[in-house]
Amino acid sequence: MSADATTEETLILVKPDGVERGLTGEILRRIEAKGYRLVDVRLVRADRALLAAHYAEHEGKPFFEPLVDFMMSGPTVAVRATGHRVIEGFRSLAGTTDPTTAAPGTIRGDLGRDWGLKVQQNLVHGSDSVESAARELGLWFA
Ligand code: RTP
Ligand code: MG
Repeated sequence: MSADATTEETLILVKPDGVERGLTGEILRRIEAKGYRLVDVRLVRADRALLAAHYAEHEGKPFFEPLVDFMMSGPTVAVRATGHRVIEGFRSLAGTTDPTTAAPGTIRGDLGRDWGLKVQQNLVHGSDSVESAARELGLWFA
């Protein structure tokens, strides 16, 4: 694999529901099977300051506080991954936000379920742009 201008890096999180359910290995397996490279993996007990920075765009939305509480409920696995168009590619692997309607074949579609809670516990996060990847990697791999 050679690096070129289309090689990106992204932040992937296995959220506390994924870690708690023992799905970390399965999720990392799917990322690697797609051909992306894991260059750093870290188990993080996120605090409120980290999560407020990470989810700054959602501050004030009704799901913001439940989201922060959920993300503090247990450890998260933070992953620095690289590959050709990995940002778009991982979001495609992850599937859409709501696990009930996420396409079968995706992480959320195959493994996620709607728990009827105030926030979508949807197993994973992936940065959505080059700019957010740089910002989020700086937060989680400070
Ligand atoms: P992510 O940022 O985690 O990769 O997910 P996303 O782009 O698909 O979703 P986003 O709209 O950025 O929302 C961030 C996370 O907030 C939770 N959420 N819950 N109404 C709800 O219950 C709701 N809406 C959003 C999810 O955990 C989502 O991934
Ligand atoms: Mg998002």
